[in-house]
Amino acid sequence: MNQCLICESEYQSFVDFGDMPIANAFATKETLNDEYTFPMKVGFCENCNMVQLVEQPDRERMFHENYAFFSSTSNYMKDHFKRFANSVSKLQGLDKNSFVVEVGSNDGIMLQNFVTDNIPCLGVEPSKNVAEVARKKGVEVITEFFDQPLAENIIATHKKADAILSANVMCHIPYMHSIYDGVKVLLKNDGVFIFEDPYLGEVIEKTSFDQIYDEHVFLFSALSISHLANMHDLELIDVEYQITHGGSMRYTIAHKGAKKVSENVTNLIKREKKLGLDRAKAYSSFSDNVDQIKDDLIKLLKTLKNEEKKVVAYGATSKSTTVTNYFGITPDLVECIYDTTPIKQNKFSPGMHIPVLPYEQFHESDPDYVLLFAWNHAVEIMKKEESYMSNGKHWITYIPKVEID
Ligand code: JHZ
Ligand code: SAH
Repeated sequence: MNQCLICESEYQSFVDFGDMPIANAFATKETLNDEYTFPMKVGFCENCNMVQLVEQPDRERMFHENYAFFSSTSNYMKDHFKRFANSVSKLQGLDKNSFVVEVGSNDGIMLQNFVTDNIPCLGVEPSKNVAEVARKKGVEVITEFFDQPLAENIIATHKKADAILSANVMCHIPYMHSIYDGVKVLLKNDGVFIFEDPYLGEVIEKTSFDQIYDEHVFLFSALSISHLANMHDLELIDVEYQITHGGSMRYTIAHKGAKKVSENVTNLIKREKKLGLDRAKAYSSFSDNVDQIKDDLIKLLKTLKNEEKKVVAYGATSKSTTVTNYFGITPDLVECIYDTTPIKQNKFSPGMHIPVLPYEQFHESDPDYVLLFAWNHAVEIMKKEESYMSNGKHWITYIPKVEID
């Protein structure tokens, strides 16, 4: 039996991926035979409705000075965070006397917008290499992990916040109670805590199992977030669906009773109950659905290999570590992965050791099929590659099911 990270109830796991490497630990020739792995299983707590990893590696193994994910590699995401920042400024009426804190500010993709608008802000980002990029954009960054003691420090060195923001970070943090205690003290009486993460409802509906990897310890829903907020005398006051990262939810939290609760919250909770996300049964076919995608994709890749087709992949995503390792996709089936991120290039994908090559070489590679690991950026990428792909080359995608374009 496993113990829930939120409410300490016992819960059962519903999917087991076996041993997995760290999703962003791209290997070099020297480290190929020395990779850390952990048993990756996911469970659902019927008491507080939280979906969670049964085990997660220590945070220092995942977030450090060689962290491989840089937020600003997608132009769509740059626009998304500009819109996000503008919407917060409008909602809270932010100006030069305000104060915004972002948890997990990475390369400054969100906070650079507040810097431009002369709204005082502070990033909290433990991965030193990505934090340095944000600093070069004029963003002030503390290179530590956010938690309750750090929130107290920020009040001492700065002040309380009008808005605490976070994107694709909350679902990475197992010590949620320290985070919410920190938010509770750091947030002004009329402040808002707004964060977004991949949405559980989408993961279940689309079988986007590749959102599950070491970093993602939680998959949130309105049900689980409202439960968690309540435990800390906070309240979920709004929710807004986002198309980013394959389907995300933006949650707005305020001090309990401080702001009106939008009917979006009650409506979403109703919908989640209708989908059964508060009951174990909703998760019972997930594992079989993943295996169906596995069978279909492996069958396709083996057929293409027999036909001597050239198959490469696009985007060395964190998600692809789950896909390649759980499915057993070796360089034998997918020759290489092209990616724009310098720190990933000329290394090997975690576990399966598919070579990661500089994006520039993609246009010289002349493949027959391109497996799109960065499927969440499909619109942006397919548009960018439209002319290159036009003469008989095909995309392969696998969420929600295996398809050739
Ligand atoms: P992308 C990461 O997930 C990790 P990943 C993390 N855990 C998380 O939650 C989300 O981000 C926010 C490349 N690329 O965004 C860049 C191109 O080569 O799907 C990236 O390596 N060409 C924090 O890693 C990868 O693909 C392009 O045109 O699953 C995309 O990674 C574009 C757009 C991207 O996140
Ligand atoms: N917000 C960005 C970055 C997401 S990457 C985006 O949406 O693109 C996740 C980031 O969270 C990493 O840069 C990692 O270093 C950071 N992180 C992990 N745990 C953290 C914590 N406790 N406090 C602050 N940042 C954390």
